[in-house]
Order: sequence, then structure tokens, then C-alpha cells
Amino acid sequence: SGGVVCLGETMVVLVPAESGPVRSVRTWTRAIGGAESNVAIHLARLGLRSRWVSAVGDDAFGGAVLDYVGGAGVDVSGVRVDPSRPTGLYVKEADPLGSHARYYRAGSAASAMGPEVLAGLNLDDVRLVHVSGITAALSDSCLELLRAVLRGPREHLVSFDLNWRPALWADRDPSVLLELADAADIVLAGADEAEAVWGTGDPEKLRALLPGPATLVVKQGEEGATAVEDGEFTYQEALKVDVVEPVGAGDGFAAGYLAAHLAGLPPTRRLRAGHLQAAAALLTSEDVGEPLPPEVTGPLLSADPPAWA
Ligand code: KDG
Repeated sequence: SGGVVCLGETMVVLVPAESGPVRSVRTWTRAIGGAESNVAIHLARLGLRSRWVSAVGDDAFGGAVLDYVGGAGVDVSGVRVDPSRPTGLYVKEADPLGSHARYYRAGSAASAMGPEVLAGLNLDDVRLVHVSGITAALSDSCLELLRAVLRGPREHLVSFDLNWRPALWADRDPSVLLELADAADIVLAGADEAEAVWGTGDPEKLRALLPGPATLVVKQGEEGATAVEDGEFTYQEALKVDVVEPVGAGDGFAAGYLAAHLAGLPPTRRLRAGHLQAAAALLTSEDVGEPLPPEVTGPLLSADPPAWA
């Protein structure tokens, strides 16, 4: 079976390892974070052939990113190592109002990617290319790369996760996200982020805004998710889990959903696979979380599943 390509920036993440104001923190935990490589890792864990395409600096952080993503079973041979630009970095700053990310990624190796990255890819045996709205905000050349990925005609599917990151859009016009999403085959968006960017999180209204994609998936937070396809709306409740940290859950959901889509499963089972893979990410403070046991992931994509899958 053909593989999947996930394209986008991945950074080193610094998480305070002691409490108190961030400016006095001296001990940090180094993690790795990137929405699209998170998806690639989840897909590899689900048994798909998964490639991550991006660029990192020729530095220790770039090496750490490659070790982490490659070590998780993802093909990183197509990642460009850029000798003249650094690997991106983000810092999780916890404050009394909750934690948020501060990015140090302007001018990063990945932000210098452009349409030539797509031109250099062999997509002969690829069934799906997965991208996200983050890439559209990184630079003009990254926006052009995304446009090229979404320009038809093509032999493979393209999935687009909205991944609204307001901090990246301060100096850019986010209206481009609608045009990009509408050119994809599968669009995934959280109701809250869709509300923020497109003025509605309602699946029916979103469908009216996005007539292009064959499939539209709206994630309704802890409640559940709705898939819209051929004018049919399928709702599936989420799992009840004790959430440790929600960051990265959307990536798990996307991977579970997409793997089940590629396996030819009906919408209900795609949504369930999404919820289950998201749960893995919800249960840890790291983006991706621990792998689910094979007893759980095995039946997820099978044609003859137990009742729970
Ligand atoms: O989806 C999780 C991501 O938000 C995180 O890993 C960092 O890719 C990231 C971003 O650009 O926010």
C-alpha cells in the first residue's frame, strides 16, 4: 500500500521544569513539537508508511528533531538540513492564566521552504499528503509551497488541518486559509478555531463556506466530532478521559481519522479511530503521548472489528 507524506515545521520545545515566573526558571525539559510530524508519528504507530518532509538547521536541535521523529518510525530521509538557518524553537510559558507558546521560529530553516520542496518529492506511491494552516503563516515561500501542494490535478488525496495559531498571524492576512482549505480533499478543523477564523464552528455553516473538500471534519472539543460527506452528517461522541494536557490531541485525532479513511472505513469508524488516537495525546503533557497497545490499535483499522472499534 502507498504511504503518507506529512509536511510542515517541527521545533524543539522547552517546557519549564520548575514552577514560578518563567524569567526565573533555570531548569527546562526539552521536548519536540510539530503538528504535522506528530501526525506522521501517530500514523507510523498505526502501521502506515509515513514520511515527514520539512527542513531543520544543521545544529544540535535539528539533530534532536530528526532523532525523535525518525526514532518513532517515520521516514525522515527527505528532510532538508539547512546549513545557514537554525531549527525553530518554542517555549511553553505557564502563567496564572494558563500556558501558552512563545515561538522563536522567524527565519528558521523550515520557514525558508518553498515550492521547490514539492517539486523535489517523489509522490508516485503516495496516497495522501497531509498539511496544515500553520505552514501558511510561516513565510511567503511556505505559503507558496502550500498553494502548490493544494493545486490540482493530483493522483493522491490532500488533507488540511486548520491548526489556527493566532500568534503566527499577527502580521499576515488569515483569509487565505479559506481558499487553501477549500482546495483540499479532507479538511479537519476544531469548532472553536473555525469560529475564530471563519466566524462559525457549526458543521452545516462550515460546509456552506467550504463546498470543495469531499470530506469535512469538525471537532467539537470534549463533546465529539462530526464528519460531513456527500451531504451526510455523522456525529460521534468523544471518549471520556482525564486530560493531562490537550496540546497535540488534534494531531492524534487527525492521524486516527486519516488512517481509517485510507483503510476505506465508514465515517463512524473514522471518527472513533480519531477519538482513540487523540486520547493517547490527551493523557500526557507531551504532544504525541505513549503508543496505544497493539490490542487497541490493531482492531481500529480492521475490516471486522470488535464492537468498541
Ligand atoms: O499541534 C501541536 C502543535 O501546536 C505543536 O507541536 C507546535 O506545531 C506547532 C505549532 O506550530 O504550534
